[in-house]
Amino acid sequence: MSLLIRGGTVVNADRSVRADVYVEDGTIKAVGENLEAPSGAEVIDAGGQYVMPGGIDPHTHMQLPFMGTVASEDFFTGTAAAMAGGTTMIIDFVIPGHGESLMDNYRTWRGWAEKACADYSFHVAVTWWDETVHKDMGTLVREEGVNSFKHFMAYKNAIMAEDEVLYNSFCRALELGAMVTAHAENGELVFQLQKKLMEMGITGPEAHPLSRPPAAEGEAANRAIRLAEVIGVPLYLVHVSTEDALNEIIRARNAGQRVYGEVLAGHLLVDESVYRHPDFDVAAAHVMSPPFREKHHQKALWKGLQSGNLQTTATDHCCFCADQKAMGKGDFTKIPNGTGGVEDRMAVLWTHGVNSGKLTMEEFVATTSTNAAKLFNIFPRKGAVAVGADADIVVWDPAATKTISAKTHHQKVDYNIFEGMEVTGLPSHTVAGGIVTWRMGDLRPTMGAGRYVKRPAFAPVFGALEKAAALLRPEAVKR
Ligand code: URQ
Ligand code: ZN
Ligand code: ZN
Repeated sequence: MSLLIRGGTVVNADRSVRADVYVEDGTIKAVGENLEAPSGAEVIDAGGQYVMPGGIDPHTHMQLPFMGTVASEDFFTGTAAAMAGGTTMIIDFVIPGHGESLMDNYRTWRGWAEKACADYSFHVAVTWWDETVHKDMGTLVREEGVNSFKHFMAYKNAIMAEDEVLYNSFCRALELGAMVTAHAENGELVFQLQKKLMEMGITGPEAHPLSRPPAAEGEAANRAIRLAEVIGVPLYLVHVSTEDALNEIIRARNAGQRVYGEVLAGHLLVDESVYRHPDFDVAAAHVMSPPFREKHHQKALWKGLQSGNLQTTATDHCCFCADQKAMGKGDFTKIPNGTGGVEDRMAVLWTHGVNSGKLTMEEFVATTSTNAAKLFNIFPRKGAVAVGADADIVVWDPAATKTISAKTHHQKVDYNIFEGMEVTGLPSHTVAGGIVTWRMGDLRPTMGAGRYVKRPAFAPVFGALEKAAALLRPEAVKR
């Protein structure tokens, strides 16, 4: 299969240049001016458009079993919807319950993902600790290409990891050369506030943000950062939603600590007023954690992206339909947490980021694709339009417009948190693994065409503890 993308401007995270792109057998073979295509090659006319690395969404939960139900979007429909929006790879999550085998859960999720139609990888959550977890983390890094381990500091009595688990897992990740990631909310505080609000008779979705104040995120972000600092392991905070957490990241980064932050497209543009919508279904559709925040947090998060203190954008695509959200009627703590967005992330960020002048095109590429590829060690195979890279490419029409709606989106969910938003800038073509899967509104996914992407470990980073301990060795003390 060969494909020539002709007449466009190639935009990578480091620079933009007028160039054609030639693809053969799923790999980019040439990038340059006036490329010729062999007879029989497919040709895309990219005149007046941008040719960018396919989006990487580093945070999705396809068909996640959670809060007594299962997310409505599965690995096939979710990766298809992703490609309709220009995203060509997702990093999803294996989430073992307390006491459950990491390897068994990993195999289960690998089975679910076989139907994916775009490439995928997995962060693995560490929700409990014993010697088998220690061992399985080693197997996952050394044999399965997992280089990131997730920690939920929220969701008490479910998947929450206490500090002891965080400490043990962070040390093990350092040893293995893996990144640790965290959902930073103080789960005990949230649990107590949920109880108090229910006792006060505030049981609707309007209670959700009240039970998860910014301070609950700021405290947990700082705790995760400080643990990582002492242990010396690199830390990636997922769905940073508040100025509180962002300020903790900025402090640590200014001190030279390896801390990275992710922001969701939703947290940049949707605010907490949605929880006061009179219609339960609308308010409940927006229940996700951390919750959508007051507008001043959005301003801070945009500045976090512009300043480089937040490195990636994601969606936390975890869909539940109205009948599932209704499980929490009369008790907001039972509303399954999660919202969609995998199809809209790039158009929303282009419209409100690039068109508004907040982000350059190159910064758009960095924050929707390249930085995630670098942080999770799959660059330049992913995250670049460059010779030798996978042919995951989006041809972007900056003049195309649409109004986002659940009526027309490809996501398998009956609500869209960006409902009614007019966007300018859309993918005219998406190329995944060298195949054109989205062509001017025509989505052609192939079930099972997606591949599992192994992510190599990083060189083990010599931790702060080891440095301090080294100083205590007799020979060091003698000096
Ligand atoms: O917390 C997460 O990231 C998962 C459980 C999705 N749900 C959510 O509300 N963010
Ligand atoms: Zn989370
Ligand atoms: Zn999540």
